[in-house]
Amino acid sequence: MSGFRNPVIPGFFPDPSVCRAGEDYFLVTSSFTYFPGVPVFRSRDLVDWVQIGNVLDRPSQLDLSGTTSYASFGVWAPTIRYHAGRFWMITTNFTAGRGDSFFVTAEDPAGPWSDPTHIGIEGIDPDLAWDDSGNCWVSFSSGRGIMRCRIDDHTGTVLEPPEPTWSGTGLQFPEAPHLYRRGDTWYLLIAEGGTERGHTVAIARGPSPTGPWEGCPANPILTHRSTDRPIQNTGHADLVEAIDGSWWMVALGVRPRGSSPGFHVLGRETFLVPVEWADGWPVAGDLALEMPASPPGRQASLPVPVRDDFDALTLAPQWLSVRAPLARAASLGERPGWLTLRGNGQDLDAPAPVFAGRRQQHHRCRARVLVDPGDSTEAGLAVRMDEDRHYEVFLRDGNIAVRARIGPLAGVLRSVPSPSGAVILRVETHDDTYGPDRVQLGCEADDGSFHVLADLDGRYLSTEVATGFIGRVIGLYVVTGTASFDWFDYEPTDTA
Ligand code: 6LW
Repeated sequence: MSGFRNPVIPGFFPDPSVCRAGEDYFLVTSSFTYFPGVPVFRSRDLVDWVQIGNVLDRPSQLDLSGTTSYASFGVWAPTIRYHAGRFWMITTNFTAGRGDSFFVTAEDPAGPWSDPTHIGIEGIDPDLAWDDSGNCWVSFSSGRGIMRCRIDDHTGTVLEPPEPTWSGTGLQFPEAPHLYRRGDTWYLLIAEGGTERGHTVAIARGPSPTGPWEGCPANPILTHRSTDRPIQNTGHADLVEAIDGSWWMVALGVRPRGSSPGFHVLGRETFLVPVEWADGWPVAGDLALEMPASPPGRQASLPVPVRDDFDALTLAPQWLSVRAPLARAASLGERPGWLTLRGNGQDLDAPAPVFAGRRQQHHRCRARVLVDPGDSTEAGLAVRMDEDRHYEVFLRDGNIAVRARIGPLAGVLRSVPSPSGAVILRVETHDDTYGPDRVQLGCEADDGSFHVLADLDGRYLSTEVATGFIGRVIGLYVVTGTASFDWFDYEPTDTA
């Protein structure tokens, strides 16, 4: 099999970190204020990834209650490593200017993972690495640049005051450090320039985990800044050696659409690029949407199901809620074959509504849901950027209506009488001339035709407008009372 397509994990799965255990690769990404936190994927070829769970799937692991002021607080950059027969994930729960960094471990990356072991460091983007003497090194990004210290990897105790280490070539925001040993040489990979259009990846090498460091003369070893490449903001990378000795890099990137400045709506996505070594330095290949050569063991792509019938006893791992587990607000047993949501009185403008969503992963897509409004005051299908920016088509008081919330402006744009009983609601995204897309919301007639109730500019549900680090999530919600959802379809309608 020759090449593959990027992003290898589309949709808002940023800050990727990857490791290999035997023939399997495992990858984790940030998750911010969504619960559960830190999605974890498995692959045999670094291209096809299947989400096998979420690392932080219990309230005892993840408390997002302090993140109500900003949708991009919460779980920032994780690192996953395989060491001493266990999987380790270290990350930061970032709230209002400070981060609580911790690690969890597991024998099986699908879970269960342990409760957190907290680490007393002030910073973000923590990394774990071990040397042959058994020292566990934590590198992280702080206001003083990239820092490093040793910790006790049983108790999390910081064994020495963190010291500054190599912080790149002088660009802003040195972050995302990862420490590796290849042969007798240690490498420190970082991102710098900021996670926007100036993002870059840089690397240094030295004889020990503490350096002294020599910056790569070819730094940045990866960037798309100031280019017309369709993938922008490339940075925040991690390296992995494949089973055949080849090396690969995962990195985040965005695919902006529309007129300047360009808008990305799918968040920062995970991309894959090959790496060669020359003179003891890694050289990243050309990071493109269509890649010419696949990693070893490349299999045929796995079919992705369109429909979730809600026939299982638990929700599939890609389902997300906002800042808190759905817990008793969601039931797959109350009405077998249906997802029943019980509202908590919070609407989509609130910090923790009863919302079950999945990331939008394609620029052109269609989402459909069969909903029985039950005794709910409002139930529907939403395209959510955050609590201040969302579009939804919903059932309320015997009508089907569309509402848009764009910052301080919100209103019901259309309302039509609803047929009694269950209704199919639909959202579609389509090309636009100046904005990233058009978002069409409506319902389906008995003949399956799409009755568009509103056709809205998608730029207002983009990261450039919302600020921060997240992307769109499409999901189901209930405000008060209960509504049931028989099935949910999500399908790409483009090939881009
Ligand atoms: C993350 C930092 C970054 O901690 O954005 O792109 C922050 N890089 O490394 C949130 O994703």
